Amino acid sequence: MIEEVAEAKQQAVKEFASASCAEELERFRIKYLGKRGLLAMFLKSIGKLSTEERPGAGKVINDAKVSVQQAFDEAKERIAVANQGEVAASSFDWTLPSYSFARGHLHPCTQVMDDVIDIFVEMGFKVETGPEVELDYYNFGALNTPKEHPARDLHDTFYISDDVLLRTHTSPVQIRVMESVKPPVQVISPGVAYRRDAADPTHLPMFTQVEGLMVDEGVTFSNLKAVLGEFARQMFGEERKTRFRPHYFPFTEPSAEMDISCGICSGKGCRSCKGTGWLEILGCGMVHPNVFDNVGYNREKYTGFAFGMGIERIAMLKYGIDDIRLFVENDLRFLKQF
Ligand code: 2NL
Repeated sequence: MIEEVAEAKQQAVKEFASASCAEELERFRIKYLGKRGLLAMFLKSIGKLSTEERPGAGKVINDAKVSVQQAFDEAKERIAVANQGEVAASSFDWTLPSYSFARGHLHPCTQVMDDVIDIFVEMGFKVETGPEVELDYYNFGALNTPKEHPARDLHDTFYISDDVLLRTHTSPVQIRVMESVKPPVQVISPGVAYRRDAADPTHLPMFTQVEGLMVDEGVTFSNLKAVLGEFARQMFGEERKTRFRPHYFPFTEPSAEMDISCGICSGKGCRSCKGTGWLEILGCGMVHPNVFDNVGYNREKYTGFAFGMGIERIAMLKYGIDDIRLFVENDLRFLKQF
């Protein structure tokens, strides 16, 4: 019988170790450790042994029972741990929101540029672009800016050669448009421009501009005021007032600068409008007849208005930013606010 018990013990340990689920393990438990299990049978059969054999056999069976019970406990623990993973997997909540990913966005100047373009496109303007490296002629000559004009000063313009330069505004795009199509013309030209300025709170050597041009028979300064007034209201809000001050540009006559009432003090005068109640937002005027001559338009038949604005400046006014250099420093603490 001792050999039979040893064999049963070995078999039990093997089967418990092979049990792959709780149900299988329970079957093996009943088979070996149950009330009518193999070990219980061995204990019962002790009665059939001789008096001398009984104590030895009892010890062997009890030792076997301890080992088998231990094997069972280990198997039970092993299956419980395996099931934990299964329970976790099956109770995964697929409807939970995902982790939030860091998301980028358009540069504030790009956002303002898009807004400006949308406003003018809605009013019927077509968008035109052109080269940043330009001929002196398209940047200055065609725009009634004579050789001796201070705007052509070497200190203001990046020259690449005698007659090639980095455009100082996007007007050359509009000269090219007028050279290629007859009126009516109604275009805006967004893009970057360059000036030989040191960077300071209000200047950058490379900045962004939107210029606009409308030419047809009978275009007047009233049309200019209507279009630019509507632009200012859409850009800054219905409650803002506009005014035009006389100015000088070589390519327009008459010329003006447009102001909007200060949004901080509502026109009463404060630090950000330097006590005037007004903020300058763009330059504009009626296209100079010499410009029409240069592009082959009949100066007797056509009139037109033109305007130009710095996008960084518009963004600074819209968001109350006091240093233009913030736009190009790529400091995320600044950019993340837009
Ligand atoms: C400013 C002023 C201005 C223009 C740009 C223009 C273009 C053509 C003909 C005549 Cl093709 N004028 N452009 C006119 C007036 C002002 O810009 O302060 N820009 C930032």
